[in-house]
Amino acid sequence: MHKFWAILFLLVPVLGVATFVAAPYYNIWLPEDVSENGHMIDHLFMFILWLTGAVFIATEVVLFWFMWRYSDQSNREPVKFMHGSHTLEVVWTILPAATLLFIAIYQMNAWATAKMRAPNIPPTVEVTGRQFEWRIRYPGKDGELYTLDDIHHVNDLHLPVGEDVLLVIKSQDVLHSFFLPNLRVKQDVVPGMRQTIWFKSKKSGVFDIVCAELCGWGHYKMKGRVTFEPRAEFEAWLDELDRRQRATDDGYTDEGSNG
Ligand SMILES: [Cu+2]
Repeated sequence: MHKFWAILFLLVPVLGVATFVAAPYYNIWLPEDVSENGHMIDHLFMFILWLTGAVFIATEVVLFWFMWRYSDQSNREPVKFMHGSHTLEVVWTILPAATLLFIAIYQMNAWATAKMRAPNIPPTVEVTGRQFEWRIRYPGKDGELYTLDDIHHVNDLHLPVGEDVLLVIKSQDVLHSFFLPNLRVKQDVVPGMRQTIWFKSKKSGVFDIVCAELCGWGHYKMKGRVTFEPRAEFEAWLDELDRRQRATDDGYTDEGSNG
């Protein structure tokens, strides 16, 4: 094989690594992390990226070396065939298995924080995914969900900043995925299941809500936004929503899906 191919294959790790090094400077890296526990997720991401990155570079360099060293231009020795190596097979089975086991144990605390240690508070809001929007339901003045004074809204979620919030996540039709990139939270929304997610934002601002599960033709536009603001502003916003809802007198009106 021509040595040109060896060089071409060497470009894969070189350009691959260059992409990762350059990405943060072009603002195409991870979105800003505003969640109190987001650093745990980012740490795991970086840890796995370094681990797989090192293995990637090592295997690519070995690949390059063999293509270069045994190029037919310079290597005139006849090919010798061999019948595999039992030891090698065992080694490259045990090493990845041990690595996976290590990661499984290493990530347990992050998993428990994100998926098991829910704050002991009543739900802040219920979010229901449907083709192709996010329906939002707040408890009304009585502080309880699923009563007559609940307040309804679509795609525009407001939450208090600097406080634990607990969201109930449901689907009305098909599989969706409730994804808040800046909060490092993603939860598949499974029809027939009631799930909860929780987080605390360290920062006020407006961030994306994205559907991360292909859910039909309008999936691309199933986008909302979440606004984090101080509690007083959040409550004022909710009161205003409540007042407007009462003014339409029948409360919640079904605008139908926007598709
Ligand atoms: Cu979707």
